[in-house]
Amino acid sequence: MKIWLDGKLVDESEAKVSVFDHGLLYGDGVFEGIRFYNGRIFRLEEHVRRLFESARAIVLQLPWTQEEVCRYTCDTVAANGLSDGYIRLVVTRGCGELGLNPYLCPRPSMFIIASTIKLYPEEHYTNGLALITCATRRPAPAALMPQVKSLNYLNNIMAKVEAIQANALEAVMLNEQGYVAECTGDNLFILKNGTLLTPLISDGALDGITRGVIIELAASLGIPCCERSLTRYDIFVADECFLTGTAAEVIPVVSLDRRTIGSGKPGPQTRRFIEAFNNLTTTTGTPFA
Ligand code: PXG
Repeated sequence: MKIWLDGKLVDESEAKVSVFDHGLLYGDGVFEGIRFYNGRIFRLEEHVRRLFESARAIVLQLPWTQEEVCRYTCDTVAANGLSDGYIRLVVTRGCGELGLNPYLCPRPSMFIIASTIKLYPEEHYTNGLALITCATRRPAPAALMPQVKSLNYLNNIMAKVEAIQANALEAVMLNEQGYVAECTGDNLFILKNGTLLTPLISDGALDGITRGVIIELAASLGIPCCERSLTRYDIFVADECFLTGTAAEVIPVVSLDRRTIGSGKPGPQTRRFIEAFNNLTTTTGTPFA
């Protein structure tokens, strides 16, 4: 496997970062997860824009332009001879002295991995997922800005541990007020009386690219959509529920905390979204060859 690292495509065995990198020492950095389908990178420019906005929000100045980052991403995928897969693009604060001060790190580091990812076993895309609510709360937006896709994933990982210990594959995370934020690595949607509903970003959700795609698709499918605060109650009494994410794609949810949602099977509107999403991912995107 060839990895893009600070300007060069190197062999996986040579793709190393320093123990003094603040990305490792403090989780000081930002990342993107991007999928490619049929030789085309899905929503590449949008992912790179979000990367730059995450970086800007944490005062991390990248020494590349967005166009350059798009080009390096395409080069990396092309160098690995894959037609379908997952890109992990990481920007760290770079090497510096010990101590939090990011201004002592002269140059950020960037690496790009083009590989594959499987978040959930295939059967759950047909039969749906069983979710639990975890006790680990999402930090307030004033503590950690939810839009910033940062390298600080301990909150999500602790929530994932709770899911795994409860024999579930994913956990619903609530914010300090008890409103639903999202899951550990995906945004959440419900359908109720023909309307699509999803939590507000200000309730602690990542402004997911797939979330945005689903909101666009709702408009083209003629399904009204509303972003608002949701509670566990709203999920319990929903007609349908599904999760979205680049890695997860669109996956139906059939229960929360052992309570059946809707019919207990992936719903008809969820199926329409899955079909429309698959159609978009396989027919649009930036060619990299
Ligand atoms: N919420 C969180 C907390 C995420 O990390 C999403 C939602 C979905 O956003 P997008 O923009 O992808 O629709 C994410 C996505 C990984 C990995 O290993 C990354 C994510 C999720 C799971 C695994 O790269 N990020």
